[in-house]
Amino acid sequence: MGRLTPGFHRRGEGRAEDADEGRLPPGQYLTHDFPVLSAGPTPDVGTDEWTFTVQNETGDELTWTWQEFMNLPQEHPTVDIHCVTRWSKFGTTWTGVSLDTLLEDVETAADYAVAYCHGGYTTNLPLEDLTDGKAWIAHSFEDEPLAPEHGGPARLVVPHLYFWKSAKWVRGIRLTLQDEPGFWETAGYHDYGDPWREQRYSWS
Ligand SMILES: Nc1nc2c(c(=O)[nH]1)N[C@H]1C(S)=C(S)[C@@H](COP(=O)(O)O)O[C@H]1N2
Ligand SMILES: [Mo]
Repeated sequence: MGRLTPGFHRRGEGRAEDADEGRLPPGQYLTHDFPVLSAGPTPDVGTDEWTFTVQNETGDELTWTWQEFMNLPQEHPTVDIHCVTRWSKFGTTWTGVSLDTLLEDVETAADYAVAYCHGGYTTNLPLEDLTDGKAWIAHSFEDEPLAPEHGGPARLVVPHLYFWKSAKWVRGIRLTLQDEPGFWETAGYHDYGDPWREQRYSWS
């Protein structure tokens, strides 16, 4: 905690502006690039075959086609993102549908959620971290359709947690009564992943 990152005080890349004091979580550096971090190959998912499903703990499902999803109310959040590999990026703008909208008609007593993806990636988080304007299924980045390597056609964006929670090529969300660790969480990443508390790995 509170460790100074090399580059934090250097000029240019990696240097936080004075106005951004307090905006960079501990142990992070600022980048203007958009690194790609994928655990496997980029799946080729066409919008004609794309669907998004929310399943509750009793197995009830709601599914949207691409057209139905695009007809839902769209939001335009601008957020800072933080990767556990220590890069942060300020002021990224996304377009997509709030999880509040997608969960509106879902009856559930679940406290947890698992996001699952084309390619098999999963990540878990408390359901309350998806609600109240904290998470989106985004299809555009900086007003352009989301590039396949960044999760296009659509990805989860949960900016207040480390970016591994922002599942790319997301297919759906499964609501669960018990916490079910996902791909990285099973491999030793922290179960929750709060960048402000440096919850990087379960052994730290
Ligand atoms: N489906 C899927 N989603 C994923 C990943 C992945 O490997 N597969 N990597 C995660 C990790 S570790 C990070 S840091 C971010 C990286 O997103 P980016 O490649 O758009 O920067 O995606 C997250 N979502
Ligand atoms: Mo990551």
